[in-house]
Amino acid sequence: MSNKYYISLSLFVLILSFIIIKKDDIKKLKISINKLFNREKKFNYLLEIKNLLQSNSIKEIIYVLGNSGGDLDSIISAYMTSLGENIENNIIYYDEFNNPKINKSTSKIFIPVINIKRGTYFERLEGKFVFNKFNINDNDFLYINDNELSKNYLEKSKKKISFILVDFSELDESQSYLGKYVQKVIDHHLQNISTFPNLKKRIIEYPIGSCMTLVLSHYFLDYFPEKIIPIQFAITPILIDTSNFKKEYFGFKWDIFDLKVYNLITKNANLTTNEMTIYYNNIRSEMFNIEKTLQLGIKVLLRKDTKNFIWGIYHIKFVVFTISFENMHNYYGKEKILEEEKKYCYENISNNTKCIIICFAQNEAKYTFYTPNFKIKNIISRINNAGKGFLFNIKQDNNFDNYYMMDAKEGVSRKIIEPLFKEEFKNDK
Ligand SMILES: [Mn+2]
Repeated sequence: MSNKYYISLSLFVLILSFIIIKKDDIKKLKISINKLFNREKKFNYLLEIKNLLQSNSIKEIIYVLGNSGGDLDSIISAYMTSLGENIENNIIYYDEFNNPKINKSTSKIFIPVINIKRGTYFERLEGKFVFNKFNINDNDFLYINDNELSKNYLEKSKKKISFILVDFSELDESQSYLGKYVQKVIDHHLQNISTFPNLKKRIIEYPIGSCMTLVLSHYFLDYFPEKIIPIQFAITPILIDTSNFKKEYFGFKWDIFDLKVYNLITKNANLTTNEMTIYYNNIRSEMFNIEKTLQLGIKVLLRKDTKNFIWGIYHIKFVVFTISFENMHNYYGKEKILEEEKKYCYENISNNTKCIIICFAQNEAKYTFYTPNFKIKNIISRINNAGKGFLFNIKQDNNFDNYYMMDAKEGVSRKIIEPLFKEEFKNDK
């Protein structure tokens, strides 16, 4: 009797619950049950390949190295290039549930390397912000000063070692020992193309705003591995380097190819223009955060965002401050800034490095050029005559030979200055 009572009661409750539970709730229920039984952790790409690196089955390591500026374009391009190569070479594959898996019996592996010192990533305010947003731990990367990348370690290694350079194609003097390992170069800068003895492939296209455009077009136009990394993360450098496709910058900060690839990749990602603009503005406000930037100190600021570009015998260092001269001036004092700048210039000018350009890239831009025996006046008149609307007013600093300060109405991008340098020195090569 009581059994019958319970059976009919539970039947009643079951039927009632089906009436009350809406379709949407059933969906939610299904999802949470799936979650409950899906014991698989999210695929952590960096950790998976780093763990495999220790395995005895690995006979060949291909390091994918970004440039020594350590900007997001070079880091994310290196990350995505390694991912593209690992997928292309079936080192990462998809199981029957379309979940990414790493092939544990592979004999070779591609791994991204950040070309700055371990422990200094915190200086990249915008980089830190982007990594946090996508739950990427900067410690999971390899860094150029890690033991396994030292000259000694590479030479003694019994494994086959090679490098892919991404977002640069000239090694700094201090890294010239890597030259013999370079097998591939992917770059979007107009440069003197140095020769590497074991180079197999060179992918250099110009003008393109972001190296990421090149990387996406080479590896990910047919298929984007969204289960490993969100599309939004991958297109971050395009957004930054094109200044969110700002119209005025068309032709030098970005080109139609950037836009085409960006649109193709984002088409299926449900990322709205509005959403991307908010994301872009958030990154920018980190990048130009005055308080956080000043707290890093002048020495760090001089070192942290430095790019090298080279033509023949002319090597140029391009240092960018993301705050204004006035901000620096008020915080550190003019004397202190000059002192540190001079120290930096003296330390870094060498037989190879002929010119250092320090640039304050906010609103009213200010530049300092340190150029012993250099045709700086020709360069400046070229910049002034280039018709881009930027004018330099030259002030020579009497305390410091060959040290020039200049004002420009707007931030002059390296992408404008670089071709002008090239033009100036084309006959000197
Ligand atoms: Mn780049």
